[in-house]
Amino acid sequence: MRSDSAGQHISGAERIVREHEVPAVCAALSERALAHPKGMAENTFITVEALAESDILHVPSVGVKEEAVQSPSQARDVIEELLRPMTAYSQVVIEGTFTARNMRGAMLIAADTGKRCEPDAQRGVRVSHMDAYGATEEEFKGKDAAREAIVLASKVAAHPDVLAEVCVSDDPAYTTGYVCIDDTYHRLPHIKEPGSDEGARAFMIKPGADIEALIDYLENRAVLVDFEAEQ
Ligand code: PML
Ligand code: MG
Repeated sequence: MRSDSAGQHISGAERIVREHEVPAVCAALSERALAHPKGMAENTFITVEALAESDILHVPSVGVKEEAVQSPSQARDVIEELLRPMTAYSQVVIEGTFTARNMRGAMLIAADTGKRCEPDAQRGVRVSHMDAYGATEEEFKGKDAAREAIVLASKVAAHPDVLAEVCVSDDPAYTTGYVCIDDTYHRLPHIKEPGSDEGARAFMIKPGADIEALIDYLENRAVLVDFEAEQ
C-alpha cells in the first residue's frame, strides 16, 4: 500500500501473507492510510501480487541495539561515529536524512563520492516486497513502526552493496530513528524534535555497485525476514 495527498507521500506498507488473509490485510492497510498522523490520504493505492514460495528469498533479521541517546544532536554524533569508518561523507548522509521531506523512497548515496546515485532524486528508491517471518507479537509489543523498520533494514542489509542505512522518520509524532550497519540496527530515540516533518532514509552504497541491480533487488525482490535466525 502507498498513499499520498496533493502529490506528497503520506504512508506506505508491505505485507507478504497467505491467500486467505488478503482481504483482511487490504482492509487494515486502507484504514491505516486514512488514519495517518501526517494527515488523511487523498489517494490510496493497494496492489496485490501473487507470489510462489520459490519466489521468496529468506534473510536473517538484523540484531537490535538500543542506544542511550537523549537529544537530536547526540543522535547525530552517534551516527557520525558509526559512519566515519566507511565514508568521508557522513555529514552529507546526516544532512540529507535530517532535512528531506515527504520522500516516497530512500536516497542512495555513494560512499566514495557522497553523490546521489538513484535515477529520481525527489522520489528516491522505495523498498518493497518484504515482511517478517516467524516473529512473535511479543518481540514487538505492538510497535508497528519499529517492526516494519527492522524488516526493511534487514532486507536492505542483506544486499552486499549496501554498507549502511540511516533513517529519520518523516512522521512528526515519531522521534525514534536508527542506523543499521554491520547487521546491527542501532535504535536512536530522540533523533528529532516532536512535531518536525523532516526525515528520510539514506543507504550508503559500496563503490563499484551495480546500481540498477541493487534498485531491482530493493524494489522487486520478495524477501521474508527470519526472526528465528537473528544475527
Ligand atoms: C518510518 O516512519 O517508517 C520509520 C520508523 C523508524 C522506526 C525506528 C524504531 O522505532 O526502531
Ligand atoms: Mg513513513
